[in-house]
Amino acid sequence: MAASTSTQTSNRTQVGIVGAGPAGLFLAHLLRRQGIDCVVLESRSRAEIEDTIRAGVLEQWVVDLMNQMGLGDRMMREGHFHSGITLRFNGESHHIDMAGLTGGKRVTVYAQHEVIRDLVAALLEDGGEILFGVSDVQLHGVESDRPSIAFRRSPDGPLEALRCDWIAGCDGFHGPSRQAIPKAVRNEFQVVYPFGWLGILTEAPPSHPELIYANHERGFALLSTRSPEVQRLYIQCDPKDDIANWSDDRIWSELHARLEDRDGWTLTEGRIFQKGIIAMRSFVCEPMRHGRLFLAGDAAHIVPPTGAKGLNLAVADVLVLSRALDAFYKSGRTDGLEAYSAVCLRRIWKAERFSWYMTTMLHRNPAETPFEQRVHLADLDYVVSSRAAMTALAENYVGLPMD
Ligand code: RFL
Ligand code: PHB
Repeated sequence: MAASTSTQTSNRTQVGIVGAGPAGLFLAHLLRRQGIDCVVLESRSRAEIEDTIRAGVLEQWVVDLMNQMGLGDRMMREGHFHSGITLRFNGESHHIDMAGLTGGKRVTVYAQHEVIRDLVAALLEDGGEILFGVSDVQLHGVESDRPSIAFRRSPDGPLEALRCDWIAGCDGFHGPSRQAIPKAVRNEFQVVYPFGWLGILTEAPPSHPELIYANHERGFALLSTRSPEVQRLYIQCDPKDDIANWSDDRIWSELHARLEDRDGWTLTEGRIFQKGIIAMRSFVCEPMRHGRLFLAGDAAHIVPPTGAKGLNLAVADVLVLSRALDAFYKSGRTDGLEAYSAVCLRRIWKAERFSWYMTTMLHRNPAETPFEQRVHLADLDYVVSSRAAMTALAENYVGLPMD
């Protein structure tokens, strides 16, 4: 495909990475450690990507990887390490001892934007190249052996071309990379849930030592944390609801009703300084490779946040990709690149299954029959009373083995 306007400047790298989210930034770090040249193109500013509030939970192997890569110092100082989570339903709380059930793997709460800050700072310090605020990003020639990415450094700057051997599409669900795979080749699978999450950040001390996932007749609620001073909480809501309908009083009253149980524990309130509503979907695009383009992270798949898997899956994809590219550049081998999509999809579908299972089990779906709702409560009861079921939940939550 030819560029729509003439390209005035040309740059070259081995791997062109579109998107500086967790997928793009981890990939850049992994490739640079292997001596592979790459450039990251990001449409937002550095401040924007460093301030976007998203995920919170890291799988144990991601924590280990960050430490092995020398990127984990602040996470180890400021992150929260929990041995388990609490499931709350029918007015009762049940502790799931994740560490005890998985040979010591813990639940790490360290916000995604903190990971982004650490990765951006280390990459730039190390001489890595991230172009922030680029526009008009278009992928060209992905079916040829000379792909390129067209972009502008500033909205009225010239159209430039980044020529590369390979393109990594790490530009999230709404980015252009997935659209560069012809529709006839793409197989897309999707579930859109009839509920969303209203998330808040509040200035308050922690109310509880670990995360609480609650299934309540008024709907799901989740208590998480960010720091000794800031807490993150979510409540199930209508995904089309207007945040203006949610006064702080209404939010606190729903959180109290849904999170508090019969044992007298109470939630500590604070000033709410951020609130928003997100819709929820499950989505997978197969295959994740087309010619010289590889999709990674949310560009290829979405999970509802209930299983805390999205960021972790993005890192898993790019670890597989970096190993395949390493084998290609070190010994000309292409088997890893050919297997990329299939290898990633095996893990992705297990995470899709787990996230869908946690979501359907913990939320109240107005479209479900009373029979189905009873089955979800029975499922919760089974999970907290069977060591086998509890272990299955725990090993998925802390992260299935990478190899
Ligand atoms: P991202 O993070 O969306 O990054 C994509 C980047 O690409 C840029 N981009 C472009 N750049 C250049 N040109 C273009 N045309 C571009 N279009 C887009 C974007 O600006 C952006 O910077 O995708 P990535 O790297 O694949 O990472 C995925 C994760 O961000 C996502 O899966 C998680 O946030 C999901 N998630 C959670 N994941 C977890 O592992 N644990 C959790 O606890 C967890 N909780 C959550 C979550 C997501 C949430 N929201 C808001 C959807 C909780 C929430 C509320
Ligand atoms: C969060 O802290 O933002 C968080 C925690 C657990 C989840 C999702 C989000 O399942």
